[in-house]
Amino acid sequence: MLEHTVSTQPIEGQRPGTSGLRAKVKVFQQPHYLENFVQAVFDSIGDISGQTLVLGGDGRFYNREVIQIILKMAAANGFAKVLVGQGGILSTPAASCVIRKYKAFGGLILSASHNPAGPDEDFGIKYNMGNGGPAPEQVTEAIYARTLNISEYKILDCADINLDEKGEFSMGDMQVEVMDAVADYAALMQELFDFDAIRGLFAQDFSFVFDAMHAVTGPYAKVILEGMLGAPKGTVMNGEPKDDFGGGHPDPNLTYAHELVDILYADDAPDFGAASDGDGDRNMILGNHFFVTPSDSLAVMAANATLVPAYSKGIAGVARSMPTSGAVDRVAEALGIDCFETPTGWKFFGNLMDAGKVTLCGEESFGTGSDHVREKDGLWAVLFWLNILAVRQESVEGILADHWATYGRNFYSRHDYEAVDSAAATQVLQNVRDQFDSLKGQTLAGRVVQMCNDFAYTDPIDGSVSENQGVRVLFEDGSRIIFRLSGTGTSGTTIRIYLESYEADTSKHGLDAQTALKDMIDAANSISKLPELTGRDKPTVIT
Ligand code: VG1
Ligand code: CO
Repeated sequence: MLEHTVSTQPIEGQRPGTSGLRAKVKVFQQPHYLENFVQAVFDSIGDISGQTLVLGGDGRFYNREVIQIILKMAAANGFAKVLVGQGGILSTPAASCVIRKYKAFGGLILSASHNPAGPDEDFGIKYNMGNGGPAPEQVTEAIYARTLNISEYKILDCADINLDEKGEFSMGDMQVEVMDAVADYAALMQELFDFDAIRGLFAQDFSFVFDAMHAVTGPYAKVILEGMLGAPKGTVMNGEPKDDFGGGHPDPNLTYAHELVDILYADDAPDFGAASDGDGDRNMILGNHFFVTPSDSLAVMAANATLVPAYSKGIAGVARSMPTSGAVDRVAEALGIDCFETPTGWKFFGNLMDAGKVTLCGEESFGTGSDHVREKDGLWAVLFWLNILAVRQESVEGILADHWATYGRNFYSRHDYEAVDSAAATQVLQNVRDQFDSLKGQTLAGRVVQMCNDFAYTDPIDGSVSENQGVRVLFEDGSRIIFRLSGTGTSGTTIRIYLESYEADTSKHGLDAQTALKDMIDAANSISKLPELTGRDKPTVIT
């Protein structure tokens, strides 16, 4: 068994985005591309000798090959042990759970989340810290800096490990444990939720469909929902993970999860529907002919948290990403707890959770989670809702109507324009920025503009500052229009426009969000000149 030191040269473009480094598989397959990045991680995270690393991915195309390369590099770089999910699989929340449970030094998660998979599609990799959470910006920037001056990487020349067989194996001086990918995560879920109550719900006249979208949550959902909780076989649809996600786009929203949406909007629709994304950290919640926005889902969870055993004593605080609607802020105010507003990306929640300041966190992009791990967690959110439904014995729609009657409704929508020319996208944001002063005090969409700015965040725990996190037009009545460029795409640029308007009047709560937000949408187009600059007359995806 030979340890090699291979000479290499820096490769441009390896700066991690909102959630790790993402690129086309073909890019990752270029000589040294993956190895450079992995070595840059190992060089940037401290003394790794004798430590344990967690390794797994969402099972997309190239996952298995990458696992073998990283194992050999981990061995050559002095790790004592790697915990790897059977078949090379670990959902993002399961990886976070395993890192925490076994007190690993950190973990490498192979995923491009909901981005399509296959030889011509996307791959991704991200590093998570010992707390189980995504590396903060200081660390991802250090990794990036290292990729710019790297000159060699270390790798062992040895046989591959059989990833399909559970057990302990050696690779040089390093131990590799191929572990059950589901068991530790399932045990954690059982600790948090009232499984008896949920089992009781399934024994009633209650129907439920979960769409795993051919991605990583299939095995988790089958074990937990159909196995431990006794949901009927077939509750989990598209439950076999495929390396191309069945050719689909495993993003649980109204556009890409249309198969599930059609079921929930059919005449004989079930009571409850849910879906998760490629790596298992996102969730979509549906009722019979009813869609729960992720922002509302977070607010409902916060308001009902004490119905769930793990949170029965109350929650310490909540946090939401800046573009997420203010629905949860109203719940926090009523509960007398803090509500933090962070930039987009789960990495900004970690410090707040570690400091015990927040229990529940969420993003408008179908991400919700709690301090049980340090990632957003799709199945956790589904179990949270099942627990609420089991206790309250009301429909999803009924729970939302009641919530809005109590707190008012934050009408909310996100409009995405995908694969836009990058110069045009930058100009769209710049057009708004250029009007920051002139817009103030003006009436737009029937509302007075209170202020405009580029969102900046100072982490309350470590004082680190993150600037340029979204262009904001804030109105006196609390309405908001926000423009941001995506940090997860791999082709062209994606513009996201976030629209929010608050309505206290219960008689208007039944309105469709696009109708309620029509004036705001028109205002967003006119101040940014988006239609003229991009040539688009409608968004690619509306959520
Ligand atoms: C998107 C979402 C963001 C989320 C990120 C990673 O980022 O907006 O809220 O945290 O994806 O989610 P961006 O930069 O494209 O807007 V996942 O499920 O891809 O790990
Ligand atoms: Co994801």
